[in-house]
Amino acid sequence: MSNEDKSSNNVELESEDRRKFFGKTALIGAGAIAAPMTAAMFSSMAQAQRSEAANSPHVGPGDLDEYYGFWSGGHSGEVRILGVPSMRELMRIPVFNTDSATGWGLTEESKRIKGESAHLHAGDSHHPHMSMTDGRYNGKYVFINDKANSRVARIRCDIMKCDKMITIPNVQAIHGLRVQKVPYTKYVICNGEFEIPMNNDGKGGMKDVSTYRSLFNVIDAEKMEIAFQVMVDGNLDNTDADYDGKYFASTCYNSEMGMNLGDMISSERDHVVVFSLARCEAALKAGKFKTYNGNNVPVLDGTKGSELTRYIPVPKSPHGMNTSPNGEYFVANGKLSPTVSIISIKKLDSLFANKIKPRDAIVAEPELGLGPLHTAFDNKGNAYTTLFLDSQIAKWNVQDAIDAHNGKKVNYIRQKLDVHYQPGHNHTSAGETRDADGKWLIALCKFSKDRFLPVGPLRPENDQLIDISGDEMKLVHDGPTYAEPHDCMIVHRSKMKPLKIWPRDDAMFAETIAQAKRDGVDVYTENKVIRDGNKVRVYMTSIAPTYGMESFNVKLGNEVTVIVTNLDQVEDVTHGFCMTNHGVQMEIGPQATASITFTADKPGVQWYYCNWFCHALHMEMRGRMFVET
Ligand code: CUK
Ligand code: CUA
Repeated sequence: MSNEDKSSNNVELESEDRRKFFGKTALIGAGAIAAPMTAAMFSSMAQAQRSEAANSPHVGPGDLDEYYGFWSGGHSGEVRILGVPSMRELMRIPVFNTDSATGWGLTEESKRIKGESAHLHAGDSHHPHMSMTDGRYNGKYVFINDKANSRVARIRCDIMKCDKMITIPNVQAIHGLRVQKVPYTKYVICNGEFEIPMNNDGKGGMKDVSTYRSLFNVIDAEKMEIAFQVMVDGNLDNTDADYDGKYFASTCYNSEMGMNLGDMISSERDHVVVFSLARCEAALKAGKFKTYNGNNVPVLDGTKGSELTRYIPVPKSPHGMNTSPNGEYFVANGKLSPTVSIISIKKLDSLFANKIKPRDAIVAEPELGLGPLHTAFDNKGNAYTTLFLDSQIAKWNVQDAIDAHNGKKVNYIRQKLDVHYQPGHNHTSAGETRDADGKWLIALCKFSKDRFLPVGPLRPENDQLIDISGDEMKLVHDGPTYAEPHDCMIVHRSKMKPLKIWPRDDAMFAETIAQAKRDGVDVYTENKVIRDGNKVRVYMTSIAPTYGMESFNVKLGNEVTVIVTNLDQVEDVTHGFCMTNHGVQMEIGPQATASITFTADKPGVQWYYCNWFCHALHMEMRGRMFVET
């Protein structure tokens, strides 16, 4: 192993080579400080170092991670990109929140994308999941739910920005979200969690719980429009799809339709709802749907007895729903039951044909520990289930659990690992795809307690990295995170092809360019002020370290839109535009156009400046707006 391998700095340099390199440097360092060592000591140490380095979390300065991790930002409303295994935060993608660095939620472009919810500045993101082709991540989109405002957003992975956002009608609180895995992500599926009257128009019967329903939502992933909704009995929590393109399954924790805690958890069993995609599409085509609340979104009837769904009773207030990467099982996590319920996907055809009873689809219900919430999988037939109350990850073997259920004397529990503390989701590298590789597990712990320096009454959560490549799980890293990232997903870097500079005709600012054309302005060559009644549109270019316009004039009270086009073609040279004292800030990436609107409500000289450090003369990159009274 020579230094050449390192200096080549090739993204696709096999991680194996990088690991060997680190193994060797670590060894040399250890050898240098440990003075007299026998050859035997040295060799056994070398062996230990090598096996340790087989799945090392260490990524040295300048070296690249093997995986992209997409993290939800929880009730910060954003999505984050972490490198795995280094757990370094690489980027934040503002989605449902407002972000002063990029101007997300402030710029015209982001407001257009947010559409009817542009006035909302808060969100609660839980479940980021990537689009797939044939059960494998395809690097195209990441979808994310907003529980707080019943929205679903899409992130384009070439630019790592949100490019679509929709509010789901007829429901409150979009919670579980996944994608169709096979043959490709035609649909994004998500659950409406809170039951509401149908119609929810405040007219009579608001307190009559029998009119309350939850809906399963099927979204066209490319158009980002609702394809159809399915009305169910009970509420819905988490969801997942199979590897055949036939079935979706969702957990229900409140089959009682209780309106308070005691009533919600009174039953020993709730259920999993299985949806037949083919039957739903056929019903839609045949026009067998209703509409509600004055909109025209088709709502199919999937309540008990419907041909579109089957209800499988499971214990008790189940939460997570996870499909095994071999495509065989849906696993429902018991939450208030120490068990998970393993549903055989192969048996679902018989269930829908009424050849077996719902409970016959369950092939095992292994007892794992207290508070099972979510399950992840490796590529060796093992599952990893978070035990919220026990603060542990239970590693168990799926086939052994099924054999034990059938009476064989076998211990399906492989190991229980303490985590710190109270884990919600966990996620394995590529573990929700056919590419599950059994290398890494992330446990997203809800509490960090004593694991970090205290930072006041509010503490970070703790996302722990666990090496699962060997027989035993090994905890290798503590990662403090902010505002409860419920869930994450881990994709191999070979699947990702992010752009380095913006395409000039990118859809993100196509409407801005169209307006410029209507104004007779070429944003790539011209700096121009367009006066349109009380509205003023200021078009300016930027090349480090200057704006194309040193100053412009407006009248007090004008509604001013500043449109900046960044002509720099250099990777990473992003400019900003900030109008001091006006709450106006935005990012303009290389070759991008961005715009922001404000009222010129302060007379006199108002300086604008570039707030993204771009050049040695970045401080000088500024100009004046003259506001005349
Ligand atoms: S939910 Cu948070 S721990 Cu929103 Cu996926 Cu389970
Ligand atoms: Cu342009 Cu700083």
